Amino acid sequence: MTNTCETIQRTLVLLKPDAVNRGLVGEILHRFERVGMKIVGLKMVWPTEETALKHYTEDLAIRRGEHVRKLMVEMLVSGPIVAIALEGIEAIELVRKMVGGTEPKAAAPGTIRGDYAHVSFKHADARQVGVLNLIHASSNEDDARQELEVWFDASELLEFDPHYVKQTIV
Ligand code: IDP
Ligand code: MG
Repeated sequence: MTNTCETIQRTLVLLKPDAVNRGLVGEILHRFERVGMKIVGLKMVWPTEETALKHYTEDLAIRRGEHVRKLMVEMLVSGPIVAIALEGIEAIELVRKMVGGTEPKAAAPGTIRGDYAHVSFKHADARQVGVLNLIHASSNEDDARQELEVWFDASELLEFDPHYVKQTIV
């Protein structure tokens, strides 16, 4: 990242297969654009198991159990996803705030998970399925750096001044 201002951060968002299936790509992207965050990378991919395992690292198994990691990898390879690199002021924390808590049932209204999903851990556990919560967002600077590398080549992350286009047209 060439941006030297430490309050400007980049973070990774994945719109998981359930978000794509439900046709929520545009609405979710719109929320990030509306607060003024800059899209610096965007692609649709059908993840391989290898990539899914790089994304859901052993850390997830340590925190949530190997079972949850397995379910999340299965979920990620089940269909196309949209990977988004966002840039903005303290973007990592801001995006997590907009995404809401892990369990949609408990996620606050106004957050993406709270507004577009309502599944509970209890319901998912009873059915032995993962909690489908539409979206992933990096938790901290180390994860953001590592996860952006999983989904994007350096050349796919753009550096640009958002005002540049307007200035050259007029
Ligand atoms: P996060 O997505 O809010 O950061 P993590 O703890 O990193 O939450 O978990 C990664 C993903 O694994 C979650 O988004 C959710 O889909 C799933 N998950 C986490 N904990 C559980 C669980 O206890 N049961 C089922 N799925 C879970
Ligand atoms: Mg996480």
